Amino acid sequence: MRNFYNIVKSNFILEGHKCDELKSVVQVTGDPWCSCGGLAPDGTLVSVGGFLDGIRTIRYYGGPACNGNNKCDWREYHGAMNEDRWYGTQVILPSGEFIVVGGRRAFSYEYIPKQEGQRPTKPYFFPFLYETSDIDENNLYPFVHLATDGNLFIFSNNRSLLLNPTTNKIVRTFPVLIGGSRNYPASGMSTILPINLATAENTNPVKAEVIVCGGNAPDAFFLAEQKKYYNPALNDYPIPKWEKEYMPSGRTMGDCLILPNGQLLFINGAQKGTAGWWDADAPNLTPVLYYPEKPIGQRFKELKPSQISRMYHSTSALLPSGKIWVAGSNTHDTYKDVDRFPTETRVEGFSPPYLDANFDQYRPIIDEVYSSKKLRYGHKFETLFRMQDANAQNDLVKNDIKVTMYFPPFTTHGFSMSQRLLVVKTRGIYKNMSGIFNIESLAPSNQLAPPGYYILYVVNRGVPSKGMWVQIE
Ligand SMILES: [Cu+2]
Repeated sequence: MRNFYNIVKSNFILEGHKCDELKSVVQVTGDPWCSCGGLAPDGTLVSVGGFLDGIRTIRYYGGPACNGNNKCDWREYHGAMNEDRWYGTQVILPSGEFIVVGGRRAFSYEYIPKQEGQRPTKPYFFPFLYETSDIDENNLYPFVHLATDGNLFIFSNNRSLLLNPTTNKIVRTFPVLIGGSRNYPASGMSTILPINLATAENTNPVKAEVIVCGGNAPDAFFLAEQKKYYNPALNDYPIPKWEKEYMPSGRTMGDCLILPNGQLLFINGAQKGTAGWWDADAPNLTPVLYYPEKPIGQRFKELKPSQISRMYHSTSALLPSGKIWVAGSNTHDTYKDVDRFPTETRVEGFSPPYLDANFDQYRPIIDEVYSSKKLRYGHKFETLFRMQDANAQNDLVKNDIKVTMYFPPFTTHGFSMSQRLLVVKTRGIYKNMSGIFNIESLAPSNQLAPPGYYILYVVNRGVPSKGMWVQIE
């Protein structure tokens, strides 16, 4: 398969409004500070926990319950969780329920039933979280990924295991990842790599790889908090069997987003210090692109830096357009407009290299009207598209085209909860008389793709179309 690996142009553009100019007609009453969340299968945003009066809250926003009413408010159920969930991780399961793992001094996990307002029946004691909590904790916001066999990969501080969410048994444990601490407040990054169902050699279960990178020394938060010494962030990069590779720069509190074409983007964060108030220095302004399919040593590419520091409490999101929405950063306990690192209210749009106009001629355009938008497990679905440039479509071959599906994550504190990208299995591509292509794909199982809304992209040799929302159930 050919790819545009030599493309380099990328750009930050300041968007036209500031966060604090956005007026909201809705409000949250229980404190959602450092909570977690996810998008439920019906499109409702479900967010759990936070601080003080919100620490055991389950809150719901939007979805069918609003029935098209755009003034529909948050629906909060205080005290619904059995244990405090401050810095917990929430991830969607094949059943469409969420699991919520950990939180400060909460060494347990709970399942959130699908029915709004129903509370989890009980907490499941999880000693692993107790065992991986050190002097600085370094195990909050644990990295949780739904593996391809339906088990949960859970990474906390420097250890990881596979948990069966049906039997609640630990299936296996993995070697310690030496070199430092990876979870909050050391705040490294992690994602499950794109799940490739398109290639023939896939077996059951489908191969899964997880990356964990960045973070800091186990005592880095203590040094930052007590001595205001900002220890350099980690820049090694391990994958299962914990192969190591070096990132071009150290990064703590960064985001690791999967892009529509299967590349990864490391963005935001700091090169020194940890999460916490006034606990970091040396913002990492340079986004880094990562090519998982290239050989070790050739996988990283540094992109054009931003001018704006994005450290503690910054965030980012992949948009259907393929652009990256970048916002936030507040390194203090209150808003401070005058400071070395002021409270950041500006929003940026970052264009990864694949949005370069030079590639528009190769860019597929999805025909949303005639493409399948409701997907059913194990059934085929059709995506219609054309090429922007009629000449480009003449030499189009099937192997150049990938159909990818992105589950929109809940990104906070450097972790994108429930993030996954599937490269789906395609069965054929046909061109009709008017030059429209029809690509037939197979909807994956719910273990591979939990139910809900995905952004679907058609990707031509690394150049993605604009995304289209689809729903799988
Ligand atoms: Cu926080």
